[in-house]
Amino acid sequence: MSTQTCILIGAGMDCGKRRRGCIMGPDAYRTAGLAGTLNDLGWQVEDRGNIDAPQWVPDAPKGKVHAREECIAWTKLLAQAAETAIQDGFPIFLGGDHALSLGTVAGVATHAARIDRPLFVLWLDAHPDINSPETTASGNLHGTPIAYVTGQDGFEGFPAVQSPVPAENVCFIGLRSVDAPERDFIIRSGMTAIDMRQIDERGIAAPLAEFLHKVSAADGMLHVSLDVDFLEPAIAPAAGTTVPGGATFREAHLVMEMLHDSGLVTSLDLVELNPYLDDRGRTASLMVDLTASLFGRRVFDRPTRSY
Ligand code: HAR
Ligand code: MN
Ligand code: MN
Ligand code: MN
Repeated sequence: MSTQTCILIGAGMDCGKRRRGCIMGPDAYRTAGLAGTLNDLGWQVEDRGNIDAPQWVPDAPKGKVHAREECIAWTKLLAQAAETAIQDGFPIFLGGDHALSLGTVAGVATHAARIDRPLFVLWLDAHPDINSPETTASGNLHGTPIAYVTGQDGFEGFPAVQSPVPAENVCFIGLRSVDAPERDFIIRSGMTAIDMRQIDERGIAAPLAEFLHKVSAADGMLHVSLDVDFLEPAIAPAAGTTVPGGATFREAHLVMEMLHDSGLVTSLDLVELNPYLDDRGRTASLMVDLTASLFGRRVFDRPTRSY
């Protein structure tokens, strides 16, 4: 990580699916002490507050996609906020549901292209979120951001993605709920997809190290998108779409510790936290602790690793 200032941007986007509650996410992260935790690790923190919910045109009742216009409006705001913030420091986007990555990834990709560096995306999630508005069965746009940012069709009305992320630069870790069209697309596209079975067989460190090596060799920027449902639901209940068999406490921390040691990460989404579903704040606190590992919390010092 090249800069010592992180920029918190709250985005209580709650329209990427039907179940409400992610609107409370940014406040839960603040309540769990995110800024102080980062300060204690030696980071300056600039909290830019929450992005105001956009003015939006209500959707016509027809059509299977939920809240398309509202998501379009958020995407425009978030892409702009991301593109600006990454010029000033390390942005942490406090969701909000995963539809916020439609904007955040598009925005940081625009910046990366402008400074002529490749952008890589690490998607820590039970789901690959690679449906398009045409292939989605649920109509929930939180299941679509990877399709959008890699430049797939079907996003009429959304701002054109100025610098699509190449499919080969995307890595999923933690997959265990993949729709048939998503699976077909992933296989055709050349994305790196580490499902839970691979993690069971190989551990989580080896496939992550391979991906980090790729990022490092290309002098890439790395955007990390951490979905609460990456985690085993027994330790992280506050998500609307939990799937059993997720990453354990130590697997998740090890990912964040390795990411820290790599020095490659340049922006972060914390998404899908639904505080309404939480158990005495334990999921919010775990997400803050994982963020602390990404920002350098450790038991013993270790040399920076090159991948
Ligand atoms: N694939 C399913 C769909 O498109 C479920 C998506 C759930 N997505 C999230 N984010 N919770 O990962 O609806
Ligand atoms: Mn997701
Ligand atoms: Mn998910
Ligand atoms: Mn290397």
